[in-house]
Amino acid sequence: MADLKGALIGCGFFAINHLHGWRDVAGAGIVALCDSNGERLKAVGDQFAIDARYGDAHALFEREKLDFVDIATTVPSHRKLVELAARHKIPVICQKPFARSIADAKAMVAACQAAGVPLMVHENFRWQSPIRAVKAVLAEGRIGKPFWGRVSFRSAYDVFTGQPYLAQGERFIVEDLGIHALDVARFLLGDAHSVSAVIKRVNPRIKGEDVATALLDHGGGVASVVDCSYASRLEEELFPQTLIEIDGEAGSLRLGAGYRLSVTTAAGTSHHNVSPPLLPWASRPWHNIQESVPAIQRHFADCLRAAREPETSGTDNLQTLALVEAVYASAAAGSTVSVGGLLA
Ligand code: NAD
Ligand code: 89Y
Repeated sequence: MADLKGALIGCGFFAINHLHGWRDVAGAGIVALCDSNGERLKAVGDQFAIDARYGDAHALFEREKLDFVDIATTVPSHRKLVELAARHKIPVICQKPFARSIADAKAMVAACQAAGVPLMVHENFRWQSPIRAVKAVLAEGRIGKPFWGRVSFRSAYDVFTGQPYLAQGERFIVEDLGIHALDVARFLLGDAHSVSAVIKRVNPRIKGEDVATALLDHGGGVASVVDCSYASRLEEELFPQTLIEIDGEAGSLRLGAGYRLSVTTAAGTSHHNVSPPLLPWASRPWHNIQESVPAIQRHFADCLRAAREPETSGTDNLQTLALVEAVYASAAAGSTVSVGGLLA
């Protein structure tokens, strides 16, 4: 019997990973589902044998006794659902992109704070085990103080079949995928003060940009390049691998293709295979992302039990959202944008 009983709102493409993930989190479980699309609700309810099903979130919160709610809908519904959860005093984990605007994000953070309700954003890329392995090398001080980094995601994988809405929005790669890479840059090198970026749409069949390159100033002379593309046909399709390069005062690290991590110091180079495990319910090539889902859910459950602020709390995620906004603002203006100015 789970000590933490949750409801999942949104039974779409990615929610299947949430449901498998929660089954892997000891002491937590999903006891009710909600989706405004009746067919999806039935299909997912049947697949995971969850009988408590709601077409409307108000009814869900009124009738179920919950310890948390997991919001796996797309961004337009996030504010309404997070504020509803806050009114019912139910802790929230909400998918990325958390909000369409900094104002919406701040309103959700304020609503949860006023209600005394924990709020975490499902910003899961930093929970991928290869990225945790990079963080561990930095934390051990093996390459000394970092002064330069690159977080790169380049692919031509068709994400539009599974997630058709990605082809339809004015904004695409920065808001959808770059958001993860920007969060990873923050996670590894700290918050950034300013951003200069160039974006472009290459694929004529989509509305938003599918290529972005950003230079982040982390302060003290520390800089990183965050680049992402869904228009890069490469010899080896690496979806959904994030490649990372970091140079430090005592060495360097490279997380390369095939989850190969190399660490170079004065003593030479060591090579490590940091491939993510293929969980029994996962499938390649998505297994890297899928593995990070129970990892972030476990963190959320641990934080709820310990009454601890999660790593990617709503407040923390304001910084990541500000980087997203800074990329768009810089690309539009053709100039460097201050991140603090966007949060003021
Ligand atoms: P989707 O469109 O397939 O599913 C969303 C579901 O939410 C739909 O079934 C829809 O009917 C339902 N819904 C929308 N508003 C609702 C409301 N107010 N009440 C009840 N149900 C509602 O979307 P998806 O591809 O599963 O993506 C969901 C979110 O997950 C997006 O924000 C996306 O960016 C994110 N995502 C994250 C990752 C990751 O690695 N973190 C990967 C893929 C998608
Ligand atoms: O929605 C995106 C995400 O968060 O990870 C990969 C993805 O599914 C497509 O870009």
